[in-house]
Amino acid sequence: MQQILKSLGLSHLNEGISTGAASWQGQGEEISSFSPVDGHLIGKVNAASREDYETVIGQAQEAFKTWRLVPAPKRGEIVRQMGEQFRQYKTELGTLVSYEMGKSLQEGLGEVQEIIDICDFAVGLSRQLYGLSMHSERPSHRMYEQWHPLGIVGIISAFNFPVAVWSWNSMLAWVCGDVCVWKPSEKTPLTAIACQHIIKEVLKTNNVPEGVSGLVVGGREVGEWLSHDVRIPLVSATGSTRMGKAVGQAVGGRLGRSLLELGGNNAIIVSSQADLPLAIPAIVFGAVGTAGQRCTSTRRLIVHETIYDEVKTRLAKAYVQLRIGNPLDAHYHVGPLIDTDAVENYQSAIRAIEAQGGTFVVAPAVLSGEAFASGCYVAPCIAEVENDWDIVQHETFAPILYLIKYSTIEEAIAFQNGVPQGLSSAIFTLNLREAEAFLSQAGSDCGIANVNIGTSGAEIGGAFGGEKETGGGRESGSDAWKAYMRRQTNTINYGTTLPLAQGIKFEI
Ligand code: UN1
Repeated sequence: MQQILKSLGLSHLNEGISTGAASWQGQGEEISSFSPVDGHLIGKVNAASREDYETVIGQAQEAFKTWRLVPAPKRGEIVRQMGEQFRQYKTELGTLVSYEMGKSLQEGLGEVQEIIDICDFAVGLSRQLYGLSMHSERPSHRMYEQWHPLGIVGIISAFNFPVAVWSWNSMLAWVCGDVCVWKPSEKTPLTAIACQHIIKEVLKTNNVPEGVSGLVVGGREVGEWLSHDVRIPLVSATGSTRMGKAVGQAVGGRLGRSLLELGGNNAIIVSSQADLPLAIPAIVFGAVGTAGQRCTSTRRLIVHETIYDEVKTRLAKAYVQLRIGNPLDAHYHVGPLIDTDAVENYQSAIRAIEAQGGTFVVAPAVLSGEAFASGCYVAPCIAEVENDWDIVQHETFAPILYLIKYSTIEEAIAFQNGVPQGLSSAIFTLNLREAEAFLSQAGSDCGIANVNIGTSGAEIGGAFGGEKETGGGRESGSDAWKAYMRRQTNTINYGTTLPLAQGIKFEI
């Protein structure tokens, strides 16, 4: 790990890394990053003080003045070079993601691949960013719209995707001509600093000011500075619904824009006509992948009554085979939760399930012993519940899967929609009518609705986000870029008279 930290420029944390946007040395309180894998201290950094914050915002404002004038395809070329850097550092960064956050190495590498993919997407986008043109109702007039950069984009990201979600925002924002100020989760500051180091060389080679990519490490207070700051026209925040409501209110209060990607409570409907050999691995990956800490994790399984017992048995068999342990070792399927607070949340959810009268098909456990010395390892579990129970309505960031029985497809869809969140959803069925009912306007109310694949693991090419308490934002692919730009409608008169719209006569 020392070698990896060194190659990512992280071997001398706290030893005079120069102040500046692409490197990091804050003056605020000390934050220690412990690995949930083995409980070891990986490194310490200082959070941003208010003074550091002002410096970073000042640098971002300065950088914007020149960055917005760089032609978009040239900005795309710089993002392309960043993608090359991430290709080069994929193993190192993926390993650090796995070690600092606790997800399996495969998923850590997958996360860096998401960065590479969004870089490629953004490069193509840099030659698009299309505006429409319209026909004017007036003679010798031309009307069209164009998209301009917004300015500073504040990015607040969560521990569970410590680098990919930043890249969805920053790579798009950069080709759009914006500059970014990133507040990573205080639980995963080192992966964020590593990303800054990885792109620093590209900025330097291309004479791009470091202020294009600002970093402010810190906790809730730093997030509040960003949310209330009128110099930041867009704040993109990923995390809990509670955090998103605070950000949304603060940014809305100053009529800024927010892009919110918040909690999910994702369900898979398993129809009587499901292809079970396809469904079972998708359910298990969705529920236990990233130890149930994705916003897209499968939390509820809505199963048709005629196959309910069979699904239960198959899942119980699959769960017995799950190996829990060091996520850096490919032998294990499930790593630790992020920290002992998360373990506490898992335990309190278990108590709530029991108190409501839920029964466990696969029992929960907090694991102990030398291999689990960090105190962050828990056993994925499955509980039989009712959809309307309080605890089921709530997102618990842990590998707890709820089993719910249904009898008609309408009832299944009502269960699926019957939670406050609306991120991801899926149905397993080979019946066309059921699949289309699920996808119809009276079907799933989520931002993502899949057929015969699970709820997690979305590709970057689609717009990512969800409805209701998930916050309504869309990031990543499709036309999500529009959130990072301001639209301007232009009408040009190339005639010799001044006709007014709506035929209004005004003569002087
Ligand atoms: C998140 O959990 O915040 O769709 C993002 C997925 C990943 C992204 C998850 N591509 O599961």
